[in-house]
Amino acid sequence: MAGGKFTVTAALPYANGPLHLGHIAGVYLPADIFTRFLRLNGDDVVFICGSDEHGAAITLRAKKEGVTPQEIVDKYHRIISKSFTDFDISFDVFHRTSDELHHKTSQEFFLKLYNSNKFIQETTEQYYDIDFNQFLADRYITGTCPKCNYDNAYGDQCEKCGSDLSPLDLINPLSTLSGKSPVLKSTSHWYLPMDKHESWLKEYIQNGVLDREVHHNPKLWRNQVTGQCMSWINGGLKPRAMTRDLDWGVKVPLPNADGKVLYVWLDAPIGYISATKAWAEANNKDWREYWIKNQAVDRKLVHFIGKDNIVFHAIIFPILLKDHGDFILPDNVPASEFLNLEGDKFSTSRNWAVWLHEYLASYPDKEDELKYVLTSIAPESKDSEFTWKEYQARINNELADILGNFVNRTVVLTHKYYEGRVPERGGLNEADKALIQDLETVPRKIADLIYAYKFREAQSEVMNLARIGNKYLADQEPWKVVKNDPERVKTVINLSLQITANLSLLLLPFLPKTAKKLQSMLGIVLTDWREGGTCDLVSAQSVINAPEILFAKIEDTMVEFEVNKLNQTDTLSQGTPQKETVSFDEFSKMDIRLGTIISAQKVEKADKLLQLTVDTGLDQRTIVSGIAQYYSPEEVIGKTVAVLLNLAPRKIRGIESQGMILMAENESGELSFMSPEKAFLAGGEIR
Ligand code: B3M
Ligand code: ZN
Repeated sequence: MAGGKFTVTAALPYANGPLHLGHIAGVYLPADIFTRFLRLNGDDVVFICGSDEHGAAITLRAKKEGVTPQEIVDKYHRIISKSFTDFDISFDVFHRTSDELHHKTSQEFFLKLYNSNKFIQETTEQYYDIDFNQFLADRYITGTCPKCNYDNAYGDQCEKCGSDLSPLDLINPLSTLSGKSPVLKSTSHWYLPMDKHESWLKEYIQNGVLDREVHHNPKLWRNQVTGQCMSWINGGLKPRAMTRDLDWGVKVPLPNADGKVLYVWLDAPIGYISATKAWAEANNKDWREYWIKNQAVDRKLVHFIGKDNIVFHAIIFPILLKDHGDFILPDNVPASEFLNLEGDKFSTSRNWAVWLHEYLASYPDKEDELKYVLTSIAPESKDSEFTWKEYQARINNELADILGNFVNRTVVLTHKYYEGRVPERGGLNEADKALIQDLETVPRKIADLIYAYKFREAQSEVMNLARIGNKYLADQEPWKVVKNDPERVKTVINLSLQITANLSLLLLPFLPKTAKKLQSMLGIVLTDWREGGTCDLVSAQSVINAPEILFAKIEDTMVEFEVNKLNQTDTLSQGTPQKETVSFDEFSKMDIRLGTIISAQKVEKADKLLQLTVDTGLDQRTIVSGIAQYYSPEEVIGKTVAVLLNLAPRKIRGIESQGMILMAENESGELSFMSPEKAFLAGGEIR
């Protein structure tokens, strides 16, 4: 089956926040496994991604952080691409839609459709926020979903029931800018008449009939993808505006279209094409080979996405590609369901998430462990859940006890009996023959599963081979047999080494680091899937390296730490939202230093206040502080604490307070001094 041609894309993450494990498990890891496998198997593949830098997701985030959209996308593009590099996701290119090449590519695409009359221009009344002088589309407007009554549906989609909406469908619409009810105002846009495409879309999705000689196999489409598409089509598709009244995005390339940009879901998928162009330019390739229809070549376009993106990839983008005329259509859209976290949905706003960059910073040597766990629980056909307990169990009971243990026993015995030299095989018994037969079928079986987008099962087949190896060793008991029949042991160890070598090949798509480590332990380099399934991957008489522990066990303390961290950030983030950004200069104006409290007394008739004399290193001054409910005068004397010195003096109960003691507050409102961790003296500056 090798020799296939694939253009593989992974959903362009919005550059409005970092990546969490839900994104990885649903999209990027399966896409990476798929492409790593294709490359190993001799298929021709390009693996495309980049950041999605337009749309309300970006501008609303910029508003929230008090910076420009450009600053937002620069910041998150950097964070996201670094996480992908650190996690070793093997994109051929990670592009970005703010790039000029993309603006040009998507404008040309739009013009081609415009010039062949694929759009309908219409003037309609749309919601408008008077305070902000802005039309409200997509995420700029929320309201009650007419289908399920969820009260926080967006203008383009209800995240509760998945319905595809337009702002005028919302009940009680509110602007997300001003929070007020919008007014109606007329504006003109270009619509894609999706309703005209229903009949061929049905054919394409259900029967796999494409607009070219070759047909895709509809059986390889996931049920939930076909199901969602058919329910949309059967519910009747409506014309959808392909332009917006916004100032952030790709400008509409037409005269009299000032203040209008392309709809983000028009420009973003075209981002896959721009990214391919950028990659091709840098690598001396022709991007057309990867996108342009050619009756002689069966090139498959595959989009890895999350389930909330199905309509855009399986309906809207195919319409655009077909309307354009030159392009191939998606061969498959393997969409994942959602991954939950410890009993709840991942939520950026509540910080209920495990962030990839944080995980990698804390556990830089446990990259493959995370990959293994995420693939084991991947939400391929239904929602699934990540828990730290399961993370621990999968690593300890499977990676360490099955895979690690088998490899370790094999390598240790090779050193113990033969000083690391691979022994020759002798005559084969029934168990050996059965083992060899199992081995021969495994690579094909895994390949078939991967071509069918079943990565969970595929990975578990690799693990099965390690299980078979463990059982073989347990049954053959070389450590006992060695006393009476040392010749026999040579065969057992040789075959166990062949299994290990096969594992080091078959693990490459799933756990690339571990696979390479194993290969270097065996002193071999395997780069072609088609070499698998045989018993001559390590040759007799070659010398292997010393054993290395592949996977350390995960301690309970790590699980507890991570679960606590999650619960903690969750409570904290329910507190006051972050204040507006201050510049460094503004911050520097505050003179904060350590001060030592040298005397203290209660303020009469004020049960919350203490009058303190504080040695600031510059002087001794009076400060009135509202801490009497938490500290008695006796216990504060001698404490060194953080003090804001240059707060304008104020009279409190007739006493002039010349500064402020800085206090920390916990979730129940209790106060605590901020004291230096080391024995620092009064006067020390805090900055
Ligand atoms: N930026 C991802 C999301 O919905 C969206 C994907 C675009 S793929 C062309 O989170
Ligand atoms: Zn709904």
